[in-house]
Amino acid sequence: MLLSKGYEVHGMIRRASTFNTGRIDHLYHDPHGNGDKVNLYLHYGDLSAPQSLTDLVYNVQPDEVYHLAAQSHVRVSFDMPEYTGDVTGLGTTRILEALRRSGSKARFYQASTSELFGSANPPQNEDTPFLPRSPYAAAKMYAYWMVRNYREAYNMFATNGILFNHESPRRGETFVTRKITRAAASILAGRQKNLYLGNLDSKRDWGYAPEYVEAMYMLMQIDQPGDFVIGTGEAHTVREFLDEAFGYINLDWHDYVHIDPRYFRPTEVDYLLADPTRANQMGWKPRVTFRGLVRIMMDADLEALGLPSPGEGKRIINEQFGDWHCWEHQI
Ligand code: GDR
Repeated sequence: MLLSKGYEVHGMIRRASTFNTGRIDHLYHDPHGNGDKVNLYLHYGDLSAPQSLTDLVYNVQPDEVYHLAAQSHVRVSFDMPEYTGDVTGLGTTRILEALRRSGSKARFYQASTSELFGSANPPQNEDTPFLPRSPYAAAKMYAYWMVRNYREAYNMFATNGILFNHESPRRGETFVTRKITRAAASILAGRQKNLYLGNLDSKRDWGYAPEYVEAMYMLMQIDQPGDFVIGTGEAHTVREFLDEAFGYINLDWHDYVHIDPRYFRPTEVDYLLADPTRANQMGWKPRVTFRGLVRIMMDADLEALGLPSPGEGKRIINEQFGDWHCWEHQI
């Protein structure tokens, strides 16, 4: 989205022995090829290596920093609590420090999360107390308060976007929505027989990620930094997600889904539902509904396997955003 607005974009990338840029390859310009120059630059770095962050701030001199990096898997955070605290919690402080020490005037966006609310009663808004239920949520809560602290102590433009779950065809394959849509397509193709899941009763407020990116951008352009809840105001169970995804291709998920306790969390977050009144008053209102979201993700996963899709998701994208392929190329 920033590229389509004419920004020069610098991203941080972790070194790995395998390719790990699959979700941005379509944007990247081969420096040895011909064609238009794309204003996207990648730099090696790591949230656990402060030097790489100070170097990056010094070399790039950013105007806006969107801090979306984290160990972001809630279940995995129970297996790696210390690592999660280091990367997801302290990593935020390290970027804030790199900005402060360099005297940067950059605006800073922190990817805060509905996981902060944990076991707080729904609906949740900016005034709801935080009751985190995982090492991930506890690390994000520390980061949230560091952002507020840097805002108040050093007068930095530092904003917390408290985003509820946001999904798209680019969602990582181990998060429940994508795990389901990918498996449903794969089952229809005859490539997979079973799908193993954990708790089907938890409720989430799921929205369409490109619209949440618009919200992040909006929060960085307004006059004052702050803490803002972004969500649809509608919650559904994992079970309902299964109904929509498998129902869309006329399959009954009960024939394929099995429960594997390894996907249970030692402490679960049962019910997240946004009260997005404040964001709505600022003019942000999502257009894609729960059903539309599932269909967009299903169409993309069917297409990825070369299967014909019912096309309802494509129709929604074309109607709302102009071009089905925009989720791949621009937003
Ligand atoms: P969440 O997303 O924990 O809400 O955090 P996730 O998709 O992992 O889980 C949603 C709910 O589905 C249940 N569930 C399963 N989850 C996974 N991953 N795999 C399964 O097999 C499965 N079966 C049932 C979970 O128990 C849970 O209740 C996401 C992340 O992107 C965070 O980084 C972000 O902060 C929040 O959303 C907002």
